[in-house]
Amino acid sequence: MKTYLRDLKAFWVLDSRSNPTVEVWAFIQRNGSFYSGSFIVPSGASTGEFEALELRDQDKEFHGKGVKKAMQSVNYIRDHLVNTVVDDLFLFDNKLIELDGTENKGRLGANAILGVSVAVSKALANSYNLPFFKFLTLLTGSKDYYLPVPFMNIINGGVHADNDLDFQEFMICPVYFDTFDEALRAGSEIYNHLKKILKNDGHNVSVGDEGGFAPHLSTPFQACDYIMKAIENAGYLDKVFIALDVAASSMFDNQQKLYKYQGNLINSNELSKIYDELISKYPIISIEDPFAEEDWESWISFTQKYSERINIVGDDLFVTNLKRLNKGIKLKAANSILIKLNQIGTLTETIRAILLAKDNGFISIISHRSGETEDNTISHIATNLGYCIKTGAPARSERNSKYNELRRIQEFYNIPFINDKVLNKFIPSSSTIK
Ligand code: 2PG
Ligand code: MG
Repeated sequence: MKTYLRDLKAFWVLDSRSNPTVEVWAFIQRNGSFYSGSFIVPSGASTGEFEALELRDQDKEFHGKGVKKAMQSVNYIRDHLVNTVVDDLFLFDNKLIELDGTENKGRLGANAILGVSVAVSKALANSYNLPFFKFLTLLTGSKDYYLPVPFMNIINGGVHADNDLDFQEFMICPVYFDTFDEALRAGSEIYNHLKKILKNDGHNVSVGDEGGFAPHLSTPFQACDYIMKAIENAGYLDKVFIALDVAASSMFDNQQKLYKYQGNLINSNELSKIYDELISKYPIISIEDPFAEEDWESWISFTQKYSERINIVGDDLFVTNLKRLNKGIKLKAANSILIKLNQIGTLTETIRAILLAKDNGFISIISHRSGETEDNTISHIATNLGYCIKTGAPARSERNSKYNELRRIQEFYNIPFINDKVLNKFIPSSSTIK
């Protein structure tokens, strides 16, 4: 029995930074019955140069960030693909890619295309009466579901906060817990301990874009010291570790080919030495984007040095793009990848990237964007295919919507926590998909 796309509807809603974004609804029909699915597209601030294009109106409304053009693109897709069979999502996504016809989804916009791609897949999941994480098995082959280790960003810096911290994210990773709810509880307790400690020291405890505190600290050492204190006060030393997202492309001065750090310009060797010191001083298990997206040499030597010890995560480096990931694998430029749906613009390309990563021993971290909404689709992708999820502090509802959905998955489906099984072996090989 075939399933047909019958209608698409797109409109704008507001995200966590008060920018508009597209919400797409897909309506499908099989055997006389109708089903629907929807998705709200997130939006980044520290975007990689090689990300698929997010179409914005650039006119007077919403400071140029309107999404009327993206909504028109969804209508265009509807006009061309209505009554198409959607049972094979790989095929359907290929149709979307062909309809756009550009390398970076620049004609219709990755925000429009992704909205349609995920909304249709969620409608299909609903038609089978399956939770999305189980439905994804049809695409991934993965039946070993695990709740991911949450990477919780509790101190915000870089372009996500109005302070002097050059590094963008200081995260805690509760690894050694038996269940996801215990890990989440530890995260929440540490978050509140951190608030107390910062306040006692006279720091501002207002928060940045991802719900982490944005105190006026200036060095990553100070930020890590505060986090260690909070972990200790909460009683979780040796169970909870630190992850950093440096987002070094945002620190890179393209003219001089140097990194801005504490008001100075430093080269990649000097930046590496800062990492050496941080890694030797703190229980750091993961560093994302330690170098700029085209500074491949520095990535390669850093990976040579640390690949056995920590996750070296390519975000702006790979932009969830198979070509860039293949290059990184060949060059041994990292050992992990950050996965963001809207960097590449369709669900099935995202899945292919995760599976390619897995085939090459890379860890995948499924990620939110700094501009988010209540949409919690990534929690399901992380349960089916991810080892970790990065979705901000355990605070602010657009972040907690993801953590809380993982709690529902735990409660209703009794899915175990992946904890110290830092093992990609749970993710199936890409040979299981077409
Ligand atoms: C990142 C993300 C998410 P943004 O750099 O990893 O934390 O930020 O969405 O702004 O790119
Ligand atoms: Mg990043």
